[in-house]
Amino acid sequence: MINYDSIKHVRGESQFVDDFIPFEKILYGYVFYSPIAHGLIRSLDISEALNMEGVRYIFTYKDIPGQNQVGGIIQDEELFAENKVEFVGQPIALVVAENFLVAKRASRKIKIELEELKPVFDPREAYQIGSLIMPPRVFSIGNIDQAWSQCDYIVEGQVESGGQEHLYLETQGSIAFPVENDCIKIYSSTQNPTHVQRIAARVLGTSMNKIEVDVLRLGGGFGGKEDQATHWAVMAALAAKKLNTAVKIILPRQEDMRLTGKRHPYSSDFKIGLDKNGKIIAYEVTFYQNAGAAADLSPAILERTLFHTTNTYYIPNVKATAFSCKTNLPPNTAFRGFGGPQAMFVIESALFKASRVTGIDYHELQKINLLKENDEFPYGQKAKNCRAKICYETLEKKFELEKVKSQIIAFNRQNKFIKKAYSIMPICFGISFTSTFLNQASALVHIYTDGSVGVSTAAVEMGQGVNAKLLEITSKMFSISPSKIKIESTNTTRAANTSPTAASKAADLNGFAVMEACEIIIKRLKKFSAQLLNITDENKIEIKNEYVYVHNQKTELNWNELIQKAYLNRISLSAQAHHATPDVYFDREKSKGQPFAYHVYGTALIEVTVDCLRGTYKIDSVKVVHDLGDSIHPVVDLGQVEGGIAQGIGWMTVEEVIYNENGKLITDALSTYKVPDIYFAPDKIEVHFLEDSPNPFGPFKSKAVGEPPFMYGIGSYFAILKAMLEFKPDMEIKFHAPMTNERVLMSLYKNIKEKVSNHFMNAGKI
Ligand code: MTE
Ligand code: QUE
Ligand code: MOS
Repeated sequence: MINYDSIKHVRGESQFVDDFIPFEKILYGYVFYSPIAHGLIRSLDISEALNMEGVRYIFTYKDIPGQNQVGGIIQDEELFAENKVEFVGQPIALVVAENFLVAKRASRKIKIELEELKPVFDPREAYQIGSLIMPPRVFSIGNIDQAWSQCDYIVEGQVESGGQEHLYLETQGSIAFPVENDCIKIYSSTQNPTHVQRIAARVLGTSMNKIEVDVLRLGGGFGGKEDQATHWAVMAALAAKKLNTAVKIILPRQEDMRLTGKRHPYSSDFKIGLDKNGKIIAYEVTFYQNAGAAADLSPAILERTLFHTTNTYYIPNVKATAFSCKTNLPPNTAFRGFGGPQAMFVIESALFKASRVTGIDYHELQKINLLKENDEFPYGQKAKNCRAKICYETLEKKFELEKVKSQIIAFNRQNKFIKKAYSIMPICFGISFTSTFLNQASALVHIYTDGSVGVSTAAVEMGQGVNAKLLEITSKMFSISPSKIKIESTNTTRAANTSPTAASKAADLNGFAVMEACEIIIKRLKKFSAQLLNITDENKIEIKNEYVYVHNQKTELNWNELIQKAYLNRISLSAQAHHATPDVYFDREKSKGQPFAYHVYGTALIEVTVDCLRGTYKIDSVKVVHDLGDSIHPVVDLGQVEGGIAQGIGWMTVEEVIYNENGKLITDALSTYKVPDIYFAPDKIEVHFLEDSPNPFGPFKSKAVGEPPFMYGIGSYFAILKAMLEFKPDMEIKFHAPMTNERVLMSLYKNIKEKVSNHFMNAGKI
């Protein structure tokens, strides 16, 4: 056996304090990417760029020591394109230079010859030519073929929903630097540090223990950094290793918008059958998911679309088919709701259209079909602690729906061009990763000798407040002041094999893991206190408000003394715990199981005003009854509900992702991509947390909150549609989100395009 340090020592490779790379030595990377949507690379000439002053190296696939493969669920995505490009923005090379501007300028000197191939952008077209990411998936319950004969009404239609840019405030980015022993440390803005670690090891041809990923916090992720933070982290790692210095890659906003995927646009067909009372008997739906050029998380997202096919309604006969269609767009990815919102927009559209045919009010149809206790979802799970009805009815009462209705009627009577309307949006969202293996997390808790505490988990803080919740949980567990506790960065060395911070599960999974780790230490401390205080039964000991209590009597022994004494007596003040959600499973072959630990319910009432001359609209108010369980942190939870609502409304109304006929993103800046700002946001958001509704399956009886409120935003689409129908009752209804101002006008005035152009031609003549 050799002393493995001695080789490095002799070669001068061991790092001492003075050897850390000074920040002024950092190099900058700039990504050179495909200008076309589909084609073959005939030649790539980097010589002129490489010779520019300040340029240190240009990486292509040829420089990869391991595999040129970053695909997660399916290995179908190259880090750098080798022979073929499949979307505008696909990385081909990385220019590394002494500063960012030099790198960017040099990238303009790279010469590429491409042979263009025919691109496909439309998911139905991709489906037609057999361009699929994976085989189709089907969820079903009951007998759809027999069910149609029992229906009094059968209504069919088509629904389109658009993409959505994540627009996290902090763009994608990473810094990587070499550490002795051929190791690389990566700071990455990622929701999934373990994924970055795994893929970096794969690309560099090394083992995972040689890659350390550290995440302090994200300036927002929203799903956009679950898979797609990886590329830039791995590129930085590749460059850091080769050039033996620190390398930083930060995507400028425009490149971030162009190079990364977004929420999946869907095109869907539905057929819904109801009896004469409005009960839904049958629902058949086909989803065409626009996956983009690689799988990314599309298979898992497609599956969640199927899980949320029926939203919060009970339907006895369902058949849902889903295709993940491969197109020449950037690979679309996780976005708050993870395919759920797309499914829920379709079922709401189906109900809306059914209401027009049956003459039964849309909201009456919603109520008639709401889930009840023990109703079965198409995937076999039964609704337990079902709060669909109570949320809906509490909302009607609490926010005086009848009064709202009559005020709207009165307003519309008096106004010809300005119309008001309301809509109601009930939601039901399953909590757990539907890939069962991901429902695990770990925590590492240290108490230091001064009584302060450090907590490491798998959770990534991205603005959603998970650290605030973990702090609160730790503080409750030890019964010490939050000021004594620090939530550490998320680091693959302290928490290994972690799941992404996603599926709204971070606080649940990591919260439980923290509780279990704290419990281990508390047990030791109680036992030790009993010894110290000469108490035979350690169960009589309690640690409360930073003091040790015996038989409910406060003793002199305080937290800091206890910790010091425990240390001196060689009691371990650290613990690690692993938590796995119990009793969840899903059989992918049968598409049945119990994938969710529980569901989150809620109902929103949305009121809008539409200017039917101008096509503009205002979201007047959003009022919500939301099922949170017992909130661990009401301020954080309120923020999540409000933020989700704003983001959901944006998806349905003003946010429109547009690619031109060559597949180039034209909404690639904030001048062309519109998001809800403070003026557009609802004047009033009122959130009522459902009372007396503890959740047996969450830490301290809480419920997950991150994604579900997003889907309240869907109500804004139908509110606007209803207002438009107030103005023009015979308007042809199309379900095509987002309902931009242009789309409002074009729906209200059928020949408006010709009218407008005629107007300008006539004006020109004058
Ligand atoms: N809130 C903020 N401020 N920033 C974010 O990036 N991401 C959302 C949601 N809320 C996000 C957010 C998404 S997509 C998810 S899955 C959850 O937060 C993840 O965090 P949680 O599991 O702690 O709820
Ligand atoms: C919700 C999620 C995710 C999910 C399933 C959900 C998610 C995610 C995966 C995933 C990742 C890698 C795999 C896989 C699934 O599933 O975020 O099969 O190999 O990454 O219901 O948020
Ligand atoms: Mo959230 S879309 O699960 O990151």
